[in-house]
Amino acid sequence: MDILTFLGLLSSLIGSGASVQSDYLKFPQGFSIGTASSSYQVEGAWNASDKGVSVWDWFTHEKNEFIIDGSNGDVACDTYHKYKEDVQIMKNIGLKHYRFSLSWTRILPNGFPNKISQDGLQYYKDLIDELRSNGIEPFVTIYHWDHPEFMNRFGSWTNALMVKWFAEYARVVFRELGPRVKFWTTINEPNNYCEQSSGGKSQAPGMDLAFSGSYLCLHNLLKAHARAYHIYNEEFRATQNGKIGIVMPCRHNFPKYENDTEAARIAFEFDCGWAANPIFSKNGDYPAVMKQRIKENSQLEGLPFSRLPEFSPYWINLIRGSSDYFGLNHYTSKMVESVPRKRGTPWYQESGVRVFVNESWPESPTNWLRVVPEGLGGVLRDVKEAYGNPPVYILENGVSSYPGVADYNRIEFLYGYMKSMLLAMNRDGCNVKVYTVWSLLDNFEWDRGYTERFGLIEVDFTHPNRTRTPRLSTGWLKKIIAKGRLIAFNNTELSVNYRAFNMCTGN
Ligand code: PNW
Repeated sequence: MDILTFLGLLSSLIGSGASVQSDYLKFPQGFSIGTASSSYQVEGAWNASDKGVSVWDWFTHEKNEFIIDGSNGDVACDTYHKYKEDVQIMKNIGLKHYRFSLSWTRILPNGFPNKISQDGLQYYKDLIDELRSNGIEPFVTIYHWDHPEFMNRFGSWTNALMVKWFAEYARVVFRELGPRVKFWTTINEPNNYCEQSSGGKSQAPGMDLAFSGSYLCLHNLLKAHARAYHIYNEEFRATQNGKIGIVMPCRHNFPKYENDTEAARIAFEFDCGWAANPIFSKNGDYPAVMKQRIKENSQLEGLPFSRLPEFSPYWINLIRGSSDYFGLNHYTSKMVESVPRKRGTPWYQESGVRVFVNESWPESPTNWLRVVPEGLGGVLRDVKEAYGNPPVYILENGVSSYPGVADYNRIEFLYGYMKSMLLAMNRDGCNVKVYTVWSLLDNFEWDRGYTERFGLIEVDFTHPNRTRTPRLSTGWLKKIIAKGRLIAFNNTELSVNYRAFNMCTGN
């Protein structure tokens, strides 16, 4: 081949490569990009009207040594009063949906339906109507970790009574808000939540129960989810015609040794599969490897039962298939390696797999969040393979930024993760319908208080108005939503957009 033919061939290869590549970066028709928040993290108005005390009100007031800056959500972003301003900000960016959660005790001050707060309900009706009339679809999460405080004294989610209590709360919200809502999520991140609240102490109520605390908590959360799903199916779906599901925090696992795919598979089962397998797998129930390894460890401890509770066939059937979509929250990935087990010794960390970070992955201002864009594509392919390619709604993805509004690290993060998602969709056939940035606003980041800033919009927590200032990323996001395709960012162009954006919002 002469040099000219070679160069011709090369340029046509690059040319066709580039056009295929750029097609990969298109968002399909109907794809929705939105943002998310949760009630305790943004609402404030902790004792407005007849609102009851939630576990987070109690935890931040009575145990604030667990909160890094000793702060609380009493006022937070004050979205209880400022939701109209926030809706205008979302509309200006062009966001298509807003995921928020309901505060259980704002709607049911006693936790039970024997007292329903009309003011509480009205707040959510007004918020939903404001979103809808501005063309933004509400995605409503029923429970994002802030249950009534007194339920703690009954053991919180380790008590099976919570299943019924949650189901009754869900029935009220379907009845009262369902005519206005098309997308429901029952529970946010059962596995993370149980590990931190029952198994650990970084989330309220901080029970720190080793032994079996997280397993019991998740067992009851899955039952509660399934009960709510079936209530919706049987009593409301025919007239309200919405979709209902659950959201899982799943990471991707990269094997340290390329051929150790078994380590990656087992790590996936112990992380994502623990809550997802009972709902999304063909046979339901916990992953077989979890059941087997926890049982063996329990036997070695001399226990006559497994620390992982068992589902009866009744519950296996009720839980299996109880979600219309796979809700995914994804932030980061891990490296994994199998730890050899000697006969007669327990499986290392129950799973037999060591999980760690790759020190070459870039850090972010949040210590658990290393930036690994290819992990999002990885976990989407994991979910496709494990559960037969269900429709996936990404309901949280994002990163914290450094103080100020020049959030280049957020733009770079979102660009990389969205690109990885689009390749998984457009090249590998993953069925993703929805992408949601965590978060719209800087907010109360649980045990990290106000020290970490996940907002597209900066909030001044020292000012009584909780002044909102859009960050640079909003200009970039606005542009990609308008174009319907992912575009790389360019600093100069961005600052121009950013000024134009602020002129529109009057900031
Ligand atoms: C999310 N991980 O949880 C929560 O749903 C949000 O309420 C919270 O504000 C957000 O994280 C940011 O902190 C996760 O380790 C926490 O992969 C950690 C992980 C995933 C989700």
